[in-house]
Amino acid sequence: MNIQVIKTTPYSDQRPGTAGLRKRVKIFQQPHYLANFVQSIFDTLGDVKGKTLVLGGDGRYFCREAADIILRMAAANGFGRVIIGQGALLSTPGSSLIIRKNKALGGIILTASHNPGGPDGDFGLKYDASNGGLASEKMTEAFYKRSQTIESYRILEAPLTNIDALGVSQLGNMKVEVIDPVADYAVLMQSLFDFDLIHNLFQSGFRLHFDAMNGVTGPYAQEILERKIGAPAGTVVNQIPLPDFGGLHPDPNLTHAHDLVELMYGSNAADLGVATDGDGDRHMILGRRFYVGPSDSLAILTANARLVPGYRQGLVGVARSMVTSQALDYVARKLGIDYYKTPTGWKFFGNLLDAGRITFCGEESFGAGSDHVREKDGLWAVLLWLNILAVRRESVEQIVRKHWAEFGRSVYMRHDYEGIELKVADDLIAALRRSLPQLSNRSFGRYRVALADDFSYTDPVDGSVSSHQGIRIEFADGSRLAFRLSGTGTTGATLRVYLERYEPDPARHNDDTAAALAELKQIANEIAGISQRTGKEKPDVIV
Ligand code: G16
Repeated sequence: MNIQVIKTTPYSDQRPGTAGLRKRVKIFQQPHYLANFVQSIFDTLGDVKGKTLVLGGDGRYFCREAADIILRMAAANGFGRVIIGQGALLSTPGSSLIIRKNKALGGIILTASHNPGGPDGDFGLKYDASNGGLASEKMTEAFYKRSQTIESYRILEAPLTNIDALGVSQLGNMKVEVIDPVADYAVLMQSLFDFDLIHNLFQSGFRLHFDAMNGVTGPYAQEILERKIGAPAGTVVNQIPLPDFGGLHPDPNLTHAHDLVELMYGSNAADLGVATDGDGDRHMILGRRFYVGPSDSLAILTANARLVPGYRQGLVGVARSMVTSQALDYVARKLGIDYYKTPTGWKFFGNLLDAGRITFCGEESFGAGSDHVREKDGLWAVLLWLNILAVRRESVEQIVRKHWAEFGRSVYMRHDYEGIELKVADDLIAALRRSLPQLSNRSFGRYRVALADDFSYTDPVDGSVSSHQGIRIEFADGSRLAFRLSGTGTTGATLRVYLERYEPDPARHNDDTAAALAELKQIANEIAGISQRTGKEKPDVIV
C-alpha cells in the first residue's frame, strides 16, 4: 500500500464556527476540500505517530465517504490506531466517552448537528481533544491558519475498509478497530441512573414518546430504554439513522419537531415527550401539553440532582452560557454552589469541568450535560428526567410549576431572524455595539438599563480572554436582552435575540410567554433596528 502525497491549494473558507467546520455537502465534495482540512488538523496536532484517533458521526450523507478518506489519511500520517463506530456511527457524547475511555489523542466527529442532511443538506467535521471536549478556540484557529497555507496532504492508496463488521483490521501500519457505538455508553448510563426504578415507572403505565428524528441517537435510545430498562417496544420512533434524516430537520425545537409537538398537545399525549438532534447532543423536553424550555430544564435538573444515584453527593458547581436564562443562578444560590456564565459554545465548559469546578452545565440551545463526558448529551438529560420522575411520581408540569413557585419564573424566549445578508447582520451588530455607551441608564417604558456591554469572558482556569461574545442589555429589574449572530449556520446570517423577564409572583406564572415578553421584544427592535435593517417584521423561528 502506497502513501501518496497529493498536491493541493488552500480554500479560503475553512475557519471553524461555534462547533467545527459546517458547510453545504456540495462544498465538502469539492476536490481535496475535506482532505485539506483534515491534514490541517493533523499538522496542527504535531506528532501523531502511534497515537489513537476516534472517528464516527451522525450517519448523515457523506459520512461514510468522509470516514474512508480520513482512515486512509490517518494511516498515511502515522496514527497507530483508529477506533471507529460501526457504520461510521458515533453520537457526539458517545465519541467524547470513547476518546476519554481509550485515552485517545482526540477524535473527529462527522456531523452538522441539527442542520438538515442529504445531498443538498449540510455536512460538518469537528475535532474533540484528548479530554473528549471540543477543540479550544486557539486550536481551531490554528487549524484554520494551517488550512490557509496547505500545499499537500498524505493519503494511503488502499481499498475501502470494511467499517460494518465489528473487530480489528489492518490498514497499512495502522489498526482499525470497529466498535459497537452503544455498548460503553450504555454501561456509563447504567452507572449514573437507577434503571430498576425507571423500569418500575414504565411498569406503572407511564408513557414516553422518544423521537430520535432519524439521527444517531435512535440505536442508543432503543438499546438503553427499550432493551435495558424495559420501556415498551415502540417507545423510540424515527430510530434508524438515515443519511437525509428521512427528510426531517433534526433540530429538537417546537418548530422542527412538529410531529412530537402535535402528539404531545393531542388527546393521546404521552407523559413525557422528547426529541433529539442529528448527533445526539441536543434534546427537547415536553410534558403533556406542556413545553419545558431548555433553561428551565437545566435549572430543574440541577435542583433535583440529588435524587439520582450518580449525583447523590451533590454538585460542585454549575455553568450556563451567558444567553441562557438566569433560572439556573437562582437554584445555584439556594444550593450554595458556584455558578459561571460562559460564552456560547460547549467548548467553554471544558476547562471548568476538567478543573472539577462544575458538575452540570447547559445552554438555551437545547443542550445539557455533566462531567460524565465533555460534550452535551441529549439521552443523558432524558434519563435524568426519567429518574427524577420515577422518584417524584409527579407530572412534568407539576414539577415545573412547583419549581417556579419556589424559585420564581424566568420567562424566556429566543427569536431567530434567519437568512439575513451577512453585511446587513454585521452592520446591525456593529451599530448596536457603537450605541452601547449611550444606552446606560436610559429608560424604555418601565425598563431602565442597568448594564449595556459586549460580553467578554475570562476563563477562570487558564485566564484566556474571549471577547465580542454577544451584546447584552440588562435592566434594573433583572430583565434583559441579548443579541448575537449564530456561529452554526451555513447560509447567510442568523440574528439571535434573547429575551428574559423575572416573574416571582405565582399568580402570574400562567401568563402567556409571548405576551409577557411583548414589551421587551419592542424594545429590542427599537434598540437594534431589526425590522428597519432586515426588513423582517417578525422572527422566522421562536424557541
Ligand atoms: C453548537 C454548540 C453549542 C451552542 C450552539 C449555538 O451546538 O455546540 O454549544 O450553544 O452551537 O449555536 P449558534 O452559534 O448557532 O447559536 P450544536 O448542537 O450545533 O453542536
